[in-house]
Amino acid sequence: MRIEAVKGDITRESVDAIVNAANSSLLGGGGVDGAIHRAAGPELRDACRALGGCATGDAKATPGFRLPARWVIHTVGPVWRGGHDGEPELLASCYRRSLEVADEIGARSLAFPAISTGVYGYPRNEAAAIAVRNLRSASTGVDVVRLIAFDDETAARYETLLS
Ligand code: AR6
Repeated sequence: MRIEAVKGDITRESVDAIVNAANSSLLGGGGVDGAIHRAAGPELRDACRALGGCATGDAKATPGFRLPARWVIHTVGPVWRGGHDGEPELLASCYRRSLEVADEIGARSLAFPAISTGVYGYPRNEAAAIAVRNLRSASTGVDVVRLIAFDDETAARYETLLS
């Protein structure tokens, strides 16, 4: 699997599936979740409602509706509470479960946002390391993963980890 770091807006990614950093209701929110719902259109909220929520560390797929991506894989990252509340394991699980769901729906190209590093407060450098480590060690049919950084600091961190 090839892993690329890209700076940009995940809603514009033409991959098979983009990953959403959602909350456990799956009914939308701010940040990347809000951007994905706005770009996909109101059908996404209806599709999410039918999923009945999602546990932290788990992932579930819907169609992408008006997005360039065919699918959205919604995952729920942990809220940062200092790092001793299972946050690293839960964040790792988000990356691994998203790849498993990608395999189930036959997605071969994926784009991830920096899960939990916005309002959920996960330290960006540690989150980037968990992302790269868990993607590298996964056994999956996914060919290419794009790590989408929304800020320069995250982009630089991904570049360092991948070089
Ligand atoms: N494309 C790529 N990355 C983005 C975009 C975008 N369009 N917009 C923001 N980011 P956050 P979380 C980055 O807060 O921390 C929502 O309300 C952002 O800079 O979106 O997992 C949900 O409903 C940051 O690096 O997600 C939940 O309630 C990263 O995406 C809660 O926020 C994640 O920031 C989830 O919090």
